[in-house]
Amino acid sequence: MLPPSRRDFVSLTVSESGSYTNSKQWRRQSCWRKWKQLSRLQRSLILFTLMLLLQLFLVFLFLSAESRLEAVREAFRHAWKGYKNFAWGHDELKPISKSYGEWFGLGLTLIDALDTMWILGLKEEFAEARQWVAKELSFDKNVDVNLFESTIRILGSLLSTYHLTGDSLFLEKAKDIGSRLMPAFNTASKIPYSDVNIGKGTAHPPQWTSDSSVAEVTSIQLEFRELSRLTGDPKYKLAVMEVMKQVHKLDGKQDGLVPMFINTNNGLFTHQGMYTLGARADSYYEYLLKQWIQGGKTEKEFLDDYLQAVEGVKKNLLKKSTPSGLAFVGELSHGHFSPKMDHLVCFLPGTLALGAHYGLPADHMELAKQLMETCYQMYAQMETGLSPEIAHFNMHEGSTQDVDVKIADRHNLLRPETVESLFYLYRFTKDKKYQQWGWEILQNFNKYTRVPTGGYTSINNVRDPASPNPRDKMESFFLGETLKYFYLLFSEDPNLISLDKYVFNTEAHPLPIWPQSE
Ligand code: DMJ
Repeated sequence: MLPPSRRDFVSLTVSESGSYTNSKQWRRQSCWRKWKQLSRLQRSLILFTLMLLLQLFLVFLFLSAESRLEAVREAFRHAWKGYKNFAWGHDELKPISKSYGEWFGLGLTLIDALDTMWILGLKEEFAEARQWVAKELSFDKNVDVNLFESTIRILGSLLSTYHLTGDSLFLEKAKDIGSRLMPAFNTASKIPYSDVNIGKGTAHPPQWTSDSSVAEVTSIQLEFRELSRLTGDPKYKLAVMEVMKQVHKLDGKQDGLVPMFINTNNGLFTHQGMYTLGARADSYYEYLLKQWIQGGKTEKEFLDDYLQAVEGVKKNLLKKSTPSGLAFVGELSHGHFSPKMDHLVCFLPGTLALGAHYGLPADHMELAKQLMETCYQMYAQMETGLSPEIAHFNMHEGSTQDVDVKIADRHNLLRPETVESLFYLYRFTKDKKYQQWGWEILQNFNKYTRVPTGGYTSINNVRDPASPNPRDKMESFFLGETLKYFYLLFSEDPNLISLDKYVFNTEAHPLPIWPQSE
């Protein structure tokens, strides 16, 4: 008898009808014939085994998703343990020295983490944090806070937690901090100052300048617009929309790209000629798209500015590295291109994917996928598997590695942007590789930044696995954003913060998309 493989080969022959029958068709017919020759019992047994295998496979998928979700919950509990033991009620944990750092003196980490705990289902931790908010949190304090940071972290989290829980405590606190931030808008130009004293009701620019950063004044809109909607008081929305109206009309943009600073006296851009998607400009672009989404896609100026900016990025800032041809977004300084890309820019793949989900051109999604790969490589090509704060991409022929990192840029602050984008890309494509990349990153955070006594720390050197050199600081956004996005990335439930119902602020706090009727 011929071995089966040879019989398959010989089967490419002329059929009775005179037409050719290929081996695949032959195999199919032969299987079917064999199947019909089986007894009813044999057939049932085979079907039963196949069903069992399918179920086992589904259980395996469920368990592996569940174990990743549990790994994120475990990481959160570990971070929380450090915060609770050594920094309770203070702004940031210093996990190595087992102490805390104060920035605004408002329990920043605790507030930033509220909705993360809710989403992760950490009820006990949430309950003790709520208790602190109810009993201890007071904004009646003689402290200077940064308008942008306190809006995105404190106001954003309180509004989001109110929406998720329906607990009016959080709305009351949101109203309190929101109204205390309003003096920042009392400037000649209506472009807000960077700093506000929330106890005294006074505001001022930083000591060395009368400029505010463009990202800061244009990334507080989602929160203040939502506060107006909830309170019925238009003053919050009017103040932030005035900023957008002015920035929309300003001279000094290049193909929709904005400079990094704006003057609070005359309302004009300063330091013109410098364009980046990184620090001081990043979330301007993010909030153009997200305000358009929040408002039910009716405010066309946001969309126009966003679309123009994406074209501006493609024309002026998008290049490919050598040797691997990674697409990256560099910077422009007075016409001179620099292949420098901040980790902060890694919000962009997620934002582009979100826009494509809302019907913007399909090539936005293509670009999102390419940049996602680059942001992943910023982790994968480092010795610790963790990204540096800033990467420089090689563009000259003959270079053997795509990414260079300057000594001063080797730190990692536990930032969220890449994980954030992985979450969007996975939600929209269901391509498992994005979950796998996120899983690798989580493991490397555990390997190099986890402090045994509780908490995670920023590190100084992502290129030295033997000595990553801890900085002794856990930023509030690690709990507010990074761990939340990990959880959402590993979740298979598209309704867990549906992207058709919520829009995330730039600190990962989900706010509702307004119903069309509003
Ligand atoms: C966060 O506070 C926000 O994501 C902001 O938009 C950028 N910087 C940090 C995280 O990196």
